Amino acid sequence: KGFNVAVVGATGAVGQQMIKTLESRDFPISTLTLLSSKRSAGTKVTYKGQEVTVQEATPESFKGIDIALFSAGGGVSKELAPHAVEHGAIVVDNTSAFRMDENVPLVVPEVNQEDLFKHNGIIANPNCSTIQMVVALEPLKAKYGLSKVLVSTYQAVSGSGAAAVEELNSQTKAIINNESFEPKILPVKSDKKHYQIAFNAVPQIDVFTENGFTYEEMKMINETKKIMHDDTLKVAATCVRIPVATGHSESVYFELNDNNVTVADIKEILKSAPGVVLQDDPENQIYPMPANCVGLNDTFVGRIRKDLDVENGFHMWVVSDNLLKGAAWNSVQIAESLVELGIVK
Ligand code: 11C
Repeated sequence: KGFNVAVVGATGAVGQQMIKTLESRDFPISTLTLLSSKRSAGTKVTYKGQEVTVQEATPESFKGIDIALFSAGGGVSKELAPHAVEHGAIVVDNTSAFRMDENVPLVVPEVNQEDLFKHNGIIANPNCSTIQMVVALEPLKAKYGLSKVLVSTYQAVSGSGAAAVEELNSQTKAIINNESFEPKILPVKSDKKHYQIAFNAVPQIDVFTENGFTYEEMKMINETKKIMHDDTLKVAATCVRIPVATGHSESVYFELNDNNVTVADIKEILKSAPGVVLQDDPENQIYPMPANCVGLNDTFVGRIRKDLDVENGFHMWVVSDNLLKGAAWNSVQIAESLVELGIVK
């Protein structure tokens, strides 16, 4: 059986990846409806060799749709997702609009697929930097228990959209050619000041909250607790933008509830963990890097070390394609789970 699938935000960086992923996974589709803002409507997109014209998204666009994948910004989701649900669709939303809503499951299939059964029409896809971290931590939590996570991120500019990638490219050229330039987008388009990203590292992703953490950091903290079903888990994050186009990297320090775990134990678990590829061979300089993970769905883990002072503390390096596992693939994977579990019929 095929499903009537809609992609909202079809011309955006993530929307394009969603369409490609639906195609490469051969998702069972009867009709594919591509939706966007009025400005991008009319764009033609090729799906399985056929041209599909992108239409303006309106409340009526969702009649007869079974599954709607949203990635057009939180405002669009807040406005249109309820209409999609009214028309009987299940929404998989890749924005932060509903993530912390207690009636909305926040799902990473490798971690909490069973939460899909509790949906009320909307399922939220977590923030990209949260997803790859919980994929790597969950199998360790399941075996040994997890009490604390401290993460520092090295995030790619594509997390901030296609225009930010263009800003990185043009700034890099300008600096090499000794030309002047004016930062306009990063770290946050709507914030007061903008800084150079080429040849730089910027410790601000999204705007600051009142407690001194940024919204990106608070997303990692709150979403991790919700996905892992543990409000007592201690989590802190520092999120940094670096001049990489695609692929988020994370240095993750974590403490287990067991003092007798070895690095070999952790490697053994991660070797066969769903969605994880272990790349950890320091002698041969094998470790994950963003340039090697672009276009792949997995989460890559390496540099696993035992802390030198804390008996139950470990360090690891986690890398994934932020547009795929961090966004498009996780959303399509949720859609696949809905089909497999018989939640969408
Ligand atoms: C970034 N993580 O790298 C952000 C992008 O809440 O879905 C994704 C924002 C979100 O800038």
